[in-house]
Formats: sequence, C-alpha cells, structure tokens
Amino acid sequence: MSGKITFTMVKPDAVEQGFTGAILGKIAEAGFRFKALKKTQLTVSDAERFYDVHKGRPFFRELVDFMSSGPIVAAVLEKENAVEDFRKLIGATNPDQAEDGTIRKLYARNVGENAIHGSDSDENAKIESRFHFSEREIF
Ligand code: 3AN
Repeated sequence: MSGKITFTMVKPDAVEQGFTGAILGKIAEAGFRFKALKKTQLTVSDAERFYDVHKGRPFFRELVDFMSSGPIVAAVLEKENAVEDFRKLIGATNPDQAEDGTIRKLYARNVGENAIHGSDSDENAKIESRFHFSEREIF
C-alpha cells in the first residue's frame, strides 16, 4: 500500500519568477491538502545534507548552489497515493520530456532549474518532511 504523504519544494527559479501562487493552486486543485507550508531558504550546508544521495553525481555542486541561491516554498502534502500522484502532477525531471499540463512543463526552465521537487518514495517523503518541519508545524 502506498502512503498518503509527500513532500515538495517550489524551487528558487519558480519562486523568483513569481510562480509560487499558481503552482500551489495547481497542487490544491489536484486534490492535495497542505499539512505544512513555509517560505524559507536553504544554506549551502542544508542543501548538501538534503541532496546527500546525489553526492556522487556530476551535477551535485550545481544542484546545491542552485537550491541555496534564493528562497523556496516547502510543503508537506496529503492525498491517497501521494508520492506517485504528485510525481505525475509535476512531470519528468527534464521539462522538455514532461507531459503537457504538468507543473514542470508549464514552469521549469531546464533539467537543473526545474521549478519543483517531489519525494520519490514514502520513506523519503517522511525523511524530507522531518528535515524541514518540526512535529508541531505539521497538521
Ligand atoms: P527528480 O527531482 O525528478 O526526482 P532527481 O532526483 O534525479 O530528479 O534529481 C534531483 C534534482 O537534481 C532535480 N530535481 C534537478 O534539479 C537536479 N538534476 C537532476 N538531473 C540533473 C542534470 N542532468 N543536470 C543538472 N541538474 C540535475
């Protein structure tokens, strides 16, 4: 059985271009409930810890620099089948390959600056939610 929780960040490119409201609206319209929500900014060290699984990848430094370059909007979301349904809503990592109507197709610049994050498993959804929010910030 898949879980009911996923975690997302509207990334610095999308926040900077003023897409936060439109993106949060699409998420709500798709049936996700906001359990937690905040605007914040990752330090370089936060981004290194958050993306530790990608440490060996050639784009790691670029990713860390980008994700700490400006404010993000982080949220914990609730819905049946949350992880899979959210990844469908955001579309492929590379916006050129994302389906029409997906958040990345609409708002992402390229594979690095791709507007939005979505957890890739139930386990990571929990880890990522706890990374950003304390117990008393999740409702
Ligand atoms: P997703 O975010 O779709 O789960 P991952 O987990 O493969 O994709 O990658 C995490 C993040 O790393 C992406 N959201 C993107 O910002 C960045 N990234 C992935 N592939 C590349 C790449 N080839 N070049 C630059 N950045 C990348």
